[in-house]
Amino acid sequence: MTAINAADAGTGEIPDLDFDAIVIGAGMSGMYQLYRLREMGLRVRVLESGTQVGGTWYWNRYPGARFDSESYSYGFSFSQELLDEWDWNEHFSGQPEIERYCNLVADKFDLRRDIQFSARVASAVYDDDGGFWTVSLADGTQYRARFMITAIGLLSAPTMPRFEGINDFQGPWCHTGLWPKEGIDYAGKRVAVIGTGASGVQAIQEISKTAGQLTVFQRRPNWCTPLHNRPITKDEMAEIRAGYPELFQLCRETAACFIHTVDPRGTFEVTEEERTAFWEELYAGQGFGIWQGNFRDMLVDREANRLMSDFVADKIRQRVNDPKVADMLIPKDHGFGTRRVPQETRYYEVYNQPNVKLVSMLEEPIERITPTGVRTSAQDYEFDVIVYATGFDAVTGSFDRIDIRGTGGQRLKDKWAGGPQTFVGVMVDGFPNMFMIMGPHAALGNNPRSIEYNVEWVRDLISHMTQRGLPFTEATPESVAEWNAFVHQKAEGLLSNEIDSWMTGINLNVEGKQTRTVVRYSGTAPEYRAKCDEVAADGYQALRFL
Ligand code: N01
Repeated sequence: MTAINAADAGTGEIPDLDFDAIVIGAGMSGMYQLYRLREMGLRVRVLESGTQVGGTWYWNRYPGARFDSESYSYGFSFSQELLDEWDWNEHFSGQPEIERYCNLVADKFDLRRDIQFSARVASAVYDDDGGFWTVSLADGTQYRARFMITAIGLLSAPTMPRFEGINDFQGPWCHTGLWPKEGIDYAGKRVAVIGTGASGVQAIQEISKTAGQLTVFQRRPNWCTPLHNRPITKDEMAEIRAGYPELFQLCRETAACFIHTVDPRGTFEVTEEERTAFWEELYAGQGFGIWQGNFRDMLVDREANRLMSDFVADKIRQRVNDPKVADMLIPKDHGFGTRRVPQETRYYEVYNQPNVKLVSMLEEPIERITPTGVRTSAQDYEFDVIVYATGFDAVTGSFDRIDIRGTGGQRLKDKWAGGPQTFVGVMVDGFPNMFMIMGPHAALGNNPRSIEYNVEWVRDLISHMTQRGLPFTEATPESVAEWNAFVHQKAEGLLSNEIDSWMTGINLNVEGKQTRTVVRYSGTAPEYRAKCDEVAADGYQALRFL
């Protein structure tokens, strides 16, 4: 197959373009999209703001960052050679190992030659007359391409709290998602961690090991459950490798592509003893089993969810010595699993250490950051280091940070002001030849599984276009409206949709993100893929080809 260029497109008026496709981001999505498009003979340029590949796993190098999905379920599945070559060292590998993996992928498939690093995309504007995208970098460089593919991640726009005085602090400080490569020396120091989501929990566990004094500022606690990580022995790895086909098949069948399968039983269909025994087993088990492999009604039935929450609350009480601290760590505003469950390794025991103090921002809000620390409504705290584990402008935030304009100059940010609207999470009406990998309303969960699917779906669509000489495609308003209705319908009845979290589009640190919306597709991944497969099998009739 040859590259698409202006001449092939047959429009005559289109000037020579720099590339057939520009991909924004060199994380797992961007790397795989590059691999697949290059395989088709397309001229591709990947624009990456970091200095290396890895995306999430490049930026989130904070202490303790590691997988919450089983390592072997998270790697790429498309290359047998890669599967044969790479050994995972831990059931839930840490960031350094994951970054090494991403670099191996880049080297093995010679991806770097088409990736431009330190290239921050500022805008992407569709040219109505020419039918191409002009992608501009922060340094003013511009490239024109027929296709523009975003591979910019769901959780890649870090957000800082709106505290006064953040820049006044004299010591080192940073957001977990922007941790410096050279690291921050916190051993023996007085450290503050603000935020107790999945990042905060991982960072707190690690920093508490060597910090002189660690003070955790918690607003709302989360329900955290044990990860039960351990090294993978050589024999285990051999077994895992031999079982890869079955493992990836299992991931294709489960609701969110994890290796954990929802238990078909209802919470009240078993006796109390059976229920408790099952939950004990899940609590002693690995990873997300307790969230993804629980009773089928745990996330929709209020009473079932309350019982499960009580079970985990008891565990917290058993693990934390001081009953007042234990109580502070038990969520009161949401039930188990209705926000993303942080996975922990001796997280609760950290609060038994003499060098660790928990401050509730609900009782004692932060008033400002001072040159020497943090001022709350109750007192001034002195610190040497401040860590902001304050999360991300999730799902649409990374799009909002780029000035993306479609036909007639319409801004994507404006179009999505009331919540994102997409077709299968990949396309938006009015934005021709723009494709999103892991865009809003696409299936998520164990993301690499969904990434591979999305990338291949986009590859097949572009291939369909090149084979038929179709230069442009976009989603129709009708198909977007239909998908949106489907996504909203799938969200009905889920307890998580009654809770403020990034999964419901809330980020109090970001203007305009204070109202709950459905930003997440919450149907199952198999159902998602069936819908997308149907679109392709139907000759993409849901789309408009221009
Ligand atoms: O972010 P979060 P995260 N004042 O939004 C607090 C993925 N992930 O980076 O809950 C005071 O969950 C905020 O408090 P509250 C995973 O999908 C994956 O931890 O809003 N506090 C909360 O405690 C995860 O869900 C992995 O009351 C403020 C924290 O900061 C997602 O990333 C590892 C505040 C933010 O928690 C995001 O996790 C890590 C303020 N102004 C993350 N603003 C793995 O798979 C925010 N907070 C391994």
